[in-house]
Amino acid sequence: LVNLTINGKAVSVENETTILDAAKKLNIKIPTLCHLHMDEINMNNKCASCRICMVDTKKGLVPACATNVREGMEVQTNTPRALNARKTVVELLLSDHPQDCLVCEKNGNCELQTIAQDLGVRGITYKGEKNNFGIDKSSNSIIKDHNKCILCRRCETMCTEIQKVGVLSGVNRGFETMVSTFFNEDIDKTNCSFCGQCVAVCPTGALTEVNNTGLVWDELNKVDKTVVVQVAPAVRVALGEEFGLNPGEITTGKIVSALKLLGFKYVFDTNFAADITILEEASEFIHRLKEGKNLPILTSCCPAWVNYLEHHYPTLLNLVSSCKSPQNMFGSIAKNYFSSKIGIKPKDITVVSVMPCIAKKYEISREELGNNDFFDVDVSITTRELSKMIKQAGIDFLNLDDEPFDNPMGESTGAANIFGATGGVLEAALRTSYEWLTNENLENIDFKSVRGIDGIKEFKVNIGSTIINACAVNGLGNAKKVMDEVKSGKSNYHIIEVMACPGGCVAGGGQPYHYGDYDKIKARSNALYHIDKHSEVRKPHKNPSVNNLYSEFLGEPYGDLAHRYLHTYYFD
Ligand code: HC0
Ligand code: SF4
Repeated sequence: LVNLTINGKAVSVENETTILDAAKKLNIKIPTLCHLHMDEINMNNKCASCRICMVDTKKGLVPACATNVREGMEVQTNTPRALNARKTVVELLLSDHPQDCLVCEKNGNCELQTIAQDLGVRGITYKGEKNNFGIDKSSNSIIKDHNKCILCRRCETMCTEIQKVGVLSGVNRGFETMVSTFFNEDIDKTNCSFCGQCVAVCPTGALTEVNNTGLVWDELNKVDKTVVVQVAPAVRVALGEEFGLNPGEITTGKIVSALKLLGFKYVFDTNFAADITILEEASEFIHRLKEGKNLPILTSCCPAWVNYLEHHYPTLLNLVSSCKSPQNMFGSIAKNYFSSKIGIKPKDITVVSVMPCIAKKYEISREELGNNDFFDVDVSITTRELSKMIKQAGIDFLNLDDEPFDNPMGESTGAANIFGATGGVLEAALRTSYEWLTNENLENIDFKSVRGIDGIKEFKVNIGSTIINACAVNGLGNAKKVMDEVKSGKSNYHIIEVMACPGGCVAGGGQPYHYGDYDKIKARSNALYHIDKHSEVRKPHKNPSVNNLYSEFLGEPYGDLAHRYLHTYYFD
């Protein structure tokens, strides 16, 4: 152990502990900006580029995040010299930063803004040359504005080390330094999966989602449109955070009320389509199992994962399920079935989705997801964007009464909720596959070994006389590990669920910012399992509204009409 004092308080820590971590043991807060450490997903960004965490030692100022403790060290975190150094660092950062905070997408959530506020920066001290980079608006998902980048490298660490996509990296030197794509290509021309995890960890407005709230307002104001909205599972356990509630507080009923007040004619649930997805995916899985072909089946509901697979494993596209994601199944059913139920043309319906995800914006624009006349889904907004719309409309969210979803596309089972947590799709699929394969009632439906946020979770289930090897993966870097094994023929899985975001959809790139606190992600997941546990119906094939949809319109799961409306194909 190493013994030292911080602000006069003695502490003993392991060798190679940083001053920052030693201070945490004493509950002494040292401000940081570039630093981001998330043990749960093995991410540790400690490039020490910003120098906000400067502390005083007898040997001078050192960055606390990148300096290891030494025996007998006397650290002072708040000397005038340390405070002045921090303030100067922020003033220098602001000298080359656009001063448009009031109209910035990140206003209110910007860590640079918070630190400037905390350190009492009250003017632009240094005025000089400023960079003027172009803004990359090439994609439907992400806007990259390098003028707002503070070179913290969090996005690079996330994209390269955790997601293993490697789209972003530091280039050039000195004043020209930037975090760029290969040859500074527009992001939509790169291998970007649009997972949005770079956006989730960017401390400033350098990486943000494409804000589609204006498009939604436009649709709501059109007299000739019937605007229908669907809400993804992970939204209901996170939106409350934007209004001061704790992570994991379930606000489903308030969300429905708020969406009605915003002007949506029908407020439906993506969960309804998640149940449909299971009927289709379980049928496809059983079909492949019986044929002994195209195994393991890979889930297809996460668009960033599908995008990653298309870019990196084009020879394995025969393995991915042909099921559209629940988001798009919902859109397809809304336009091809619900429209005729209410007697209007599909093109007169606008389908809006509220998703925890940024890649869903890209997904809805894939031309095969619709037909020649219309897309399945017209506009996708994130949880954060929905909170902005609620605030814009002056709705008192916390005091809203609970309202139920509309029907027939509002009914769902417990299993649909857990789609939003890593492992949930697999668990839901096994609940149905088990009963369909064995014709027996599945008593214990909780597949607990597939829960939790570990990156790779594998387990075996006995279904009748067959042993199924299953695996749930979250994070694209983990997916790479598993897929390399599949590609080399070393894997013996029958079914693999992949979600691109570390932690699953609850940690999606469009969720309220977690600022590195994965306890928030765990709380959101736990809340989804809580909803499942307290649902009356917990097996997807027991959803009465879904079964009614099949008998009235689709026919058999995995049949001809199901293929026409609910399945898709991929591109290498
Ligand atoms: Fe998900 Fe989904 S569960 S991808 O993680 O499958 O975004 O929440 O909406 O579509 O249902 C995200 C979350 C969804 C879809 C569902 C799936
Ligand atoms: Fe990398 Fe994901 Fe960001 Fe694309 S969206 S640059 S893949 S982290």
